[in-house]
Amino acid sequence: MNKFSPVALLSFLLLSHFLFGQTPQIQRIDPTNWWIGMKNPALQLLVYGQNAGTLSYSLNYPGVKLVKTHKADNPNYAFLDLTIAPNTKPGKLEILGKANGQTISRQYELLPRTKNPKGQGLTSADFIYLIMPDRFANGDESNDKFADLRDPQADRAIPHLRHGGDLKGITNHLDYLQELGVTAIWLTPVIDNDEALKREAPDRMQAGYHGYHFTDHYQIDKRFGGIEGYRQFSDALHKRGLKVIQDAVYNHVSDDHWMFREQPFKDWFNQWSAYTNSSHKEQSLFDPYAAASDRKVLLDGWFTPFLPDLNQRNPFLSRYLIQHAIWSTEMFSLDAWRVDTYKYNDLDFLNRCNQALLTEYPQLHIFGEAWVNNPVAQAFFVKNKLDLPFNSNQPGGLDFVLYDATNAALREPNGWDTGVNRFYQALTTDAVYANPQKLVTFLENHDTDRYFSVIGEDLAKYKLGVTWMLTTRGIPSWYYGTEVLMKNTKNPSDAEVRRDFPGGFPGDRSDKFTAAGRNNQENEAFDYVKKLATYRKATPALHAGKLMQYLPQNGTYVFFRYTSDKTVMVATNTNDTDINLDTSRFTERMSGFSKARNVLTDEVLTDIKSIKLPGKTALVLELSR
Ligand SMILES: [Ca+2]
Ligand SMILES: [Ca+2]
Repeated sequence: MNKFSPVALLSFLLLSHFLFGQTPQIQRIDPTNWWIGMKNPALQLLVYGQNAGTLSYSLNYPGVKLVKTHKADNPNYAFLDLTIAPNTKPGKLEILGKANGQTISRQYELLPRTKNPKGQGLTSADFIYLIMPDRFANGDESNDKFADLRDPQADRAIPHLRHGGDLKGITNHLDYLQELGVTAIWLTPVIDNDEALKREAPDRMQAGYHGYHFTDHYQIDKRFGGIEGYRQFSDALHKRGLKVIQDAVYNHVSDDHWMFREQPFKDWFNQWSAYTNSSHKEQSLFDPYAAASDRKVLLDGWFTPFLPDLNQRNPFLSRYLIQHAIWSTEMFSLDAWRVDTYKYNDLDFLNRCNQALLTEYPQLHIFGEAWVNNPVAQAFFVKNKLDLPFNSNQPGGLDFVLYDATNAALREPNGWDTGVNRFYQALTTDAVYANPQKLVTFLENHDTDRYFSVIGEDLAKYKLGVTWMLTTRGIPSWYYGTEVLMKNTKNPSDAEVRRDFPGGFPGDRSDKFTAAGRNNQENEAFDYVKKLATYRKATPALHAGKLMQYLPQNGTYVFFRYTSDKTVMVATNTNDTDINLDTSRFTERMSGFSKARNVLTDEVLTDIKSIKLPGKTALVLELSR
């Protein structure tokens, strides 16, 4: 299906001829602007318009050279290779296109680079907060819906439609996020999703409220605040010392994307003679016994029938996606990228894209979503120490291995290799990663069941898992609402785990952004996270120190984070019953220490030879002499 059809193209051309005549046009140029002083002097412009590919191009601007013009399969596209010398002055250059004695001109702006903080990257000192903007807070009711969009609706009563949340709504609650200890905000995509409702299930039509269905890379959805709103959002975060993380989707676009409706090349998308879904099975990429056909189905199969799979082996598409990533980083002063559906992309493309970003922004962090179930698979998609046929250059990745282990540790009864042993064992395989501290850990996200529901709405277990995540290695990320015990499973759909944050929307009956609006249990959860995240941020031993863990015994699990001047002990008891923990087994890390301060209660323990560990409890103890 959706094959680029010569008959369709011919009909389009005949219709166009009838409507517009043959006068070529330049309707748009992507990237929509560029900057002088980038490390890479090369820039490739996509020029689109009626017969834009038939024009003969030239430009005259000191420092800028038009090196080559490429034609596409579709006559409405041209690709111009430019070089921009380092000493070029900012300004508007004129791109001229000539045909049949006529000249069309179009201005193209080269801006000076901004001095805003950007490309700051993430470290294990950070605490990421993931927000789905449509579902967090509505700061501007005038942008909830627009009659000129393909989906003109917004209705909070219907889980699968847009609800009206926006960037202004998030900006209004930055005090709340900073009180919690957040240092970086990751939004699900804010790029234009101007698409019709899609059939996500036989009985359900769904809006692109989550943002993953791009329809124009160079527009920010006006329901979230548009380009200017996103720039203001980024500025507001940076003024407070918060970092900005954008969500990239390189693998696919919506079938309402303007370039799917009019494809530049026959191979812009991966085409199949009959619809072929991706297998979602990444094993074929690293399996030494894999069949090439299995790799092809994973990589080139479509994510869904309405998400056409981009062919990143087309060099023009590859450039288009990479330049868009750089444009976004510069335009919106981004500090890090989360990359959606990482495992479905052409591997060489991913490395080229990561490298291009890191060349311009060496500190930038990139962490992809490769939903896998074992350490070798996870290591394959990041910098690793394995001898594999392909070496990824991705600095970090989302830690699905530890996510699975955490859930299992809290759900399973304790056994030889079950219960808390799962968490311990996951960390024992860290030798495969070049730097496990760069992995991004999480208890839940927008694609999983809510953490509080997974653990049976047990507040004691909640604190155990939170403690592990905020005290072990890696960069912790947090899904909006976990701190106020938002719950639900994905039954009957994803929308159940993407409910509106209570208090974010006009007319909400409760306001969980305030202590007064939260019930006792919610305040207990919020205060616990806040206390631990705040301590963690201020304590290098806890986020950057070495990690030493001991074999779990009888449902207890003890580990240490330490530097030369500070040692923090994390002692956890996953049993229902209290125990007295004999600490003689931990002399290697405890010798010389005689006291401890419980950092969550500020209680001082004067005898640490034996520590009372109540059932289902985690103690975070700062040791002293
Ligand atoms: Ca709104
Ligand atoms: Ca793909």
